[in-house]
Amino acid sequence: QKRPAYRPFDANTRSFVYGLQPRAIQGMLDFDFSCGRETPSVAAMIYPFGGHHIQKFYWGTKETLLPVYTSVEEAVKKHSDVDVVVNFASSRSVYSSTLEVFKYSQIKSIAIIAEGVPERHAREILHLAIQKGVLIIGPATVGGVKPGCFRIGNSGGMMDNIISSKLYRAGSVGYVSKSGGMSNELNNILSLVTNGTYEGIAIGGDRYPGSTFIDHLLRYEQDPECKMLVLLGEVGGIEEYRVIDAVKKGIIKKPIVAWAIGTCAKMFATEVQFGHAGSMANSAMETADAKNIAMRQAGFIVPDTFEDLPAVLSETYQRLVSSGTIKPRAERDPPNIPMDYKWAQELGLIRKPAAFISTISDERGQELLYAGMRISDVFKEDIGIGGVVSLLWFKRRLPIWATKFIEMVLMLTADHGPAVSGAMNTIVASRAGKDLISSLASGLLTIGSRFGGALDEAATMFSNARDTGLTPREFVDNSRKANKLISGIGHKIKSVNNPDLRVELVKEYVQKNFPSHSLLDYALGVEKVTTAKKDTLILNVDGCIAVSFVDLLRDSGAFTPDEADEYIKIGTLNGLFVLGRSIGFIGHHLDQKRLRAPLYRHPADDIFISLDSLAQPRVMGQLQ
Ligand code: Q5B
Repeated sequence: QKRPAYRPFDANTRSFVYGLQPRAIQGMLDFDFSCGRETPSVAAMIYPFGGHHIQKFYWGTKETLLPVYTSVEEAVKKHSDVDVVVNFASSRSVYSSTLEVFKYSQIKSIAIIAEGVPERHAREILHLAIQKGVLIIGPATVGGVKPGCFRIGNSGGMMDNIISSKLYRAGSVGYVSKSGGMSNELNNILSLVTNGTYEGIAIGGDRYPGSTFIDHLLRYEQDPECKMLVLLGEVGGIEEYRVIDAVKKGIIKKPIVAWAIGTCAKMFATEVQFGHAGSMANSAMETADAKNIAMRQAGFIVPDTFEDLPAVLSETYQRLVSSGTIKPRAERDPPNIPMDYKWAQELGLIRKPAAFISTISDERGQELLYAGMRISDVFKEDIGIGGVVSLLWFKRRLPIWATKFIEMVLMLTADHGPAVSGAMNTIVASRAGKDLISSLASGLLTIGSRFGGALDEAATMFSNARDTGLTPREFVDNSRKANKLISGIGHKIKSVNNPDLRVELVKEYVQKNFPSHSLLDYALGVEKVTTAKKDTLILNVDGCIAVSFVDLLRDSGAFTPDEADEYIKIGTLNGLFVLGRSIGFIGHHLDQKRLRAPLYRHPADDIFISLDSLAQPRVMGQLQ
C-alpha cells in the first residue's frame, strides 16, 4: 500500500522480523491489538536456520500463526504488502542480512536493533540505504513507535507502560531521541502534559546511525498530522546543529521543544564517555550546554533544566490548542490487553489448580531432593540403592536391615538365565533389531501373574488367609476348591530336591535380621502342604520375597497397619521384581548386540501346526 515518504509507518504497516524473537513479536502483536488493528503488523519471521516452520502467537485472547521463512527472498515472494524489516540479527550477521534485505525494493524501512555493529559496516549500510532510498533506524536502538499504528520490536516497554503512556492511539507530538530508555520517559511525559506521542524514534547511540535527528524531524515537519516537535539530543556529535540549521533556514517551522542531555559533563575534570558510543564531546560545540544555548538562540523552546521539560512541553502544547492547531480528540477507554499468564502469576494476580500433585522429589531448588533428602546427603550418608528406593517409593528412611533387604531382592531377582519368559522376549526383540528400551520393554511386558509378577497377589493371598485364621492346610484346600492357584507357590524347574538357592538366601536373611517373620513362617507351613502333593510346589522366589516384604511392612515400625495394607494393594511388591529383572534384561539385550545375533526365527519342527477341522473356524452351512 502506498504511503507518503514522510510517513513510513501507519496502521496498515506490515513487517518481517529477522531473527527468532518470539517475545518481541508477541509485544508487537499485543500493541497492534491494543491499537485496534485488524491485521498483525508482523507478517512473518525470517530465520536462516532450523528450516521453514510456523510459530504460534496470541492475537488478543485468541491465537494466530506466523510463518518462519529461511530467506528474505521467500518471505518477500509470499508477502508483497510488507515494506518494513525489523532486523534482530546479531552484530556479526546484521551486515550480511541487511545487504540481503536491500536486494528487494519492496522494503522501504529497516530497523537495526543490534549493538556493537562495526562502524565500517554501519557506514556501508548507510551509504547503500541512501542509494536505495531506504530508511534505516539504528543500529543500537529499540527502534521507535507510531502510536495507534506500529511498534518496532520492544519500543515503548511493557504493555502496562504502553497503556499508561496512551500509545494505543495517536497524539500530536513527534519526537526523536537517541536512547530507547529516554523515549519511554518522553512517551510518559507527553501523555501527561500533551495529547501524547504522534511518532517517536530512537536513532540509537552509535557514532554512525542509519538516520539522524534531522531525517525524522523533516518527516514530522512534512506530516500534517504531527503538530509539535521534540528533539532530545545529547552530549557528543554535531547532529543537533543540522537541526539548528534547518530551523534557522525556516525549513523546520513547527514549534520545536529541545534539550541536550549530558549537561553534568562539565562537573567532571576530564571528558566523559556516557553510555552511548557517540556520547562524548570532542570539541566545545559538542557539549550539551553549547547545544542547548545554540538551540535556544535558533528559536527552539529549550527549558532551563531537564526537570523543566514537562512544563515547557505543556505550555507549547496549550498554545497550539488555544490557536486551534491541535484539536484534542475525546479519549477512548484504554484497551483491555490480556495479561500473559506467567507475568500475571508472578504479580500474584491469578492462581490455578495444579494439574497433578507430586510428593517424592523436587529438582526446583539448588539441589535435587529425594523425599526431602538432599542428593549430596544421599551419598554422604551412603544410603545405597535400598535407601534411595525407600525414599522414592515409601517417602521415608527405612532401617538398615530393611534397605539391605531391598538391595538383596534386587540382586537376587536381577536375572535367572536366558530361558525364562521375559529374558526370551528381550532376546527375540533385540535380535529383531530393536533398541535397548524396546527390548527391555518387551521383556518387562512379559512379567505377569505366572512369571515374576506374582508378588502382590501372593502377599494378598497369604496375608488374607493368615489374617482370617485359616490353617495352611485349610488355605490350600480352600484354594483348590475355588480352583485357584496359590500365587507364590510352584516353579517350573525348582523343587524340594532341587531347591531354589535364592529362596534359601532370602529365608536365611529374614529369619536372622527381621524383628518378626510371622507371614514367612506361615508361608513355609503352606509350602509343607503343597510340596507333600508335588515337589515342585515350593514357596517360589516371588512368594518368598512377597511374604517377607509383608513382614517388613507390618513389623518394621516404619509403617502404620493402614499404610502397610495400602502398599500391598497399590502393587508395590511387583515393582521389586520389575526393578531387579530390568538389570538382567538390559544385560541380555547388550549380550545379543555384542554377539551380533541375527534375527531369530523359531524352528518349525518345534511348533505343532494343525489345520485340521477341529482347529479350523466353522463356516455356517458347510457342515450341514
Ligand atoms: N499347581 C509357576 O507351573 C507355575 C500351583 C498348583 C496350587 C499353585 C505355577 C504357577 C503361581 C504363580 C507364581 C511365579 C506356572 C513363579 C517366577 C520367577 C522365576 C521364573 C523361572 C525367575 C509353574 C502342576 C500341578 C497341577 C496344578 C498344581 C501348580 N501351581 N497348585 N498352587 N500355585 N504358580 N509364579 O510347573 O493336580 O496336576 O492338575 O502358576 O507363583 O516366575 O525361573 O522360570 O526368576 O525368572 O507348569 O523364578 O506353579 O505346573 O501348571 O503343570 O501344575 O500343580 O494345579 O495340579 P507348572 P502346572 P494337578 S516364579
